Amino acid sequence: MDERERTLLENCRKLFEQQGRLLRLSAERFDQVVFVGDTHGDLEASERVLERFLRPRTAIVFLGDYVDRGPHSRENLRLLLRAKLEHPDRLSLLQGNHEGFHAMAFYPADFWESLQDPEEKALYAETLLRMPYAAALSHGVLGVHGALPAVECLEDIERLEPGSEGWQALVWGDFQDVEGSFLGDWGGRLRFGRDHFERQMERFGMRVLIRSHQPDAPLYLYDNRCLTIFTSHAYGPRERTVAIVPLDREIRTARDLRIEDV
Ligand SMILES: [Mn+2]
Repeated sequence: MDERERTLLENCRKLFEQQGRLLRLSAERFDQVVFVGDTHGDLEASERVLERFLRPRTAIVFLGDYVDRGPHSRENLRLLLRAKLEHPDRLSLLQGNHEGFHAMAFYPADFWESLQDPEEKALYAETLLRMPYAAALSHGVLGVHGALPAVECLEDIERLEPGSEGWQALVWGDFQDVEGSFLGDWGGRLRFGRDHFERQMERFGMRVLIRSHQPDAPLYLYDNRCLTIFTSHAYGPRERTVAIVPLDREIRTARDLRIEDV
């Protein structure tokens, strides 16, 4: 295994451990926060996001799923990990289900299958499983990859272990546009309805959720409080979208955010 790659992964793992599973971003430090959906090996999409938004008073939150599906998984991941080390406070890399392959396997997983060296595979697995689960803004906006765990308060997210039910809700969870709370397990994808969404957002003191992961979800759900975005050509030519949260005003619904293409 390449020595530079080993150092990159080890340094990122330490940084993820230091920063914890639940990240908090405040309006004192940033003017705006840019949320980026699944990039899935779309290196060019990540490059465009960094070029355009890596600025002193802008925070960028990637919502997970950096690998598999698209043609440049490894390059995409390395670009983002290097940028994370360079800008540890401005850039956040949340964990998606594709980073959690070793907690819950799935197929096809072309990136993970391409790693032939067991030591390299183990180091990738360990590092990516240390990625944070959620980013909370002081303005009542929360970002996760999939859905919401049924925990009592936001701080409980910090203690969820990879592979646990709460973790599975966060990285594998889907939302359906129906009433109801837990709707069932569809081959590992836990499905939730409006009642679950509203109860957990109330418990967490959050108004708007930004997430990715579920290509069949409508852009806006639950009275515009749940936004689903993708930032990858792996999902089609019109899916390089980001959501920008301005921190100089009140955010009531996801309609108060700016949706832009990159
Ligand atoms: Mn996903």
